[in-house]
Amino acid sequence: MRVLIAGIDGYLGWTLAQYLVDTGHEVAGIDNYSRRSWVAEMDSWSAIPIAPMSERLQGFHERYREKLTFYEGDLQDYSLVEKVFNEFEPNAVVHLGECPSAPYSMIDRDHAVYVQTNNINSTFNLIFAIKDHSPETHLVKLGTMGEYGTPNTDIPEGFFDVEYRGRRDRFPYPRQAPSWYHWSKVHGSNNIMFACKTLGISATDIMQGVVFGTQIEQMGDDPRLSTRLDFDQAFGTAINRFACQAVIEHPLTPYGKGSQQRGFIPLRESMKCLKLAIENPAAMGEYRVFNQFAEVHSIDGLARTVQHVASGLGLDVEVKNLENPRMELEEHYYNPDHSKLRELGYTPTQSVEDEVRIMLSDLIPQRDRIEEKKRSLLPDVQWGGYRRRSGYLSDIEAQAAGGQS
Ligand code: USQ
Repeated sequence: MRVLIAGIDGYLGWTLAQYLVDTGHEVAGIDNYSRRSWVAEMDSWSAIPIAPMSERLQGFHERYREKLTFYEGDLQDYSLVEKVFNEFEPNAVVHLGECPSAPYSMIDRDHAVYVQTNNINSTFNLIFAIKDHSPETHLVKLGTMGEYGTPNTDIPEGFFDVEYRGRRDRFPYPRQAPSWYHWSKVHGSNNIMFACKTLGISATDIMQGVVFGTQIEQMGDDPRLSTRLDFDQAFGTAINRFACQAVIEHPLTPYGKGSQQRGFIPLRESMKCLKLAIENPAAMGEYRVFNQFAEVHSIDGLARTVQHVASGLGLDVEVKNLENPRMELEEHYYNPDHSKLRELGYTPTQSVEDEVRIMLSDLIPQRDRIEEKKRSLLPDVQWGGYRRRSGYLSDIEAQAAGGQS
C-alpha cells in the first residue's frame, strides 16, 4: 500500500516510516520540523540525538534500499496537502502531524489557541484532500485515550448504548478531556465522525495511550535512523521522563499521589497496531474507534518499575512525588475496553519492565545530554495558571532534590 505519514519527522512518524517500508509498504511523508522547534522552546532537546532530515533520508535509503518521498511544509497549507495527494496518491494517510503536548497547550492563551488551530486545521486539510482528490484514501487519525478522561464507568471503544426515559440509542461515549491539547483531539474526532457521515470518507480514530520506548529493531545501530526521545516537562511522556531521570540519578517525579492510572504502550507495539489499522481499513463512510494500549498501570507503580530496573544497572534512584501541576483525579476507576485491535490479531509481547531495560541501556550513553538540559525536566507549567509563577520553579527544584518521598 502507499501510505502517507503526516508528521514523519516526529517520534512516531519516523519510526512508523521504517516499520512500514520494512514490511513491504511504500511511504511518503510531510513535516515542517515543528516538533524540533517546540522542544527547543521548552529549552530542551531529544535525549537521543537525531539527524537532520537530509541525513535521515540518506540513511533510510542505504538501510531499506527504498526511496522515501519527503515533502517539507506545513499541513495547514492546503495547496501543499493537495499537491502531495495528487502526486503520491496514497491508499492511507496516517495523521501524526499534530502538537501532542498537554502541558504545552496549558502554558497560556497563545499556546492554547496555537495547539487547537494547528491540530484542527491540519485534520480539516486531510479530510478535504481526501474528499477532493482521493475519496477512497483511508484516514488513520491518532487520537488519544485522554479524550475520555477518567470516568467512573468502563470506557467502550468510541460508542455505547444508552437507555434514557424508556428509549435506547447508540452514542459517542462522552469526552472529558484534561487539557486544551486533549480537547483539540476531541474536536478532531468529532469533525472526522461528521466527515465520514456527510462526505462518505473512511476513517479509523486511534485512542492511543501513553507511548514509551527508544527504538524498534529495524533501526539497527545507524544513528541516522534513531527516533527522538523527549524528556522535558511538555513533550516527554511519563515513562520516557522517568527513564531519563534514572540515567542521571535525578529523583523520579510522579505528580501528586501518583495513583492516577493510564493505558501504556511500547513504541514497538504501537507500530504493530498502526500497521493492523492501515492494512484493515474502515469501510467507506465508516468512522471506527480503536482504543490502543497494551497495559494499564498507575504512575507510581511505573516509577517503582523504572527504579527497580535502574537499580539492576547500578543506578541509585529515588522516587519523589512532586506537587501535581495538573488538575486531574489521582484516585479513580479506570477500565477501558481494548478488544478491537486484538480481534485484528494484535497480542502484546513486550512487558513494561523489559522495554524499560532496553530504554535505560540506550539512554545511559546519552547521560551528558540529559544532564545538560535537566532543568527542562521540572514542571513549571501549571493547569489554571501560567508558567513561571515567581518562586515556583525553585520550590519544585527543592522538592525534587529533597522533598517528600
Ligand atoms: N506524570 C507524572 N510525572 C511526570 C510526568 C507525567 O506523574 O513526570 C503523570 C501525569 O500527571 C499524568 C500521567 O503521568 O497523570 C501521564 O502524563 P504524560 O505526560 O505521560 O501523558 P499525557 O500528558 O497524558 O500525554 C501523553 C502524550 C499525548 C498522548 C497522551 C496519551 O504527550 O500526546 O495523547 O500521552 S493519554 O495519556 O492516554 O491521553
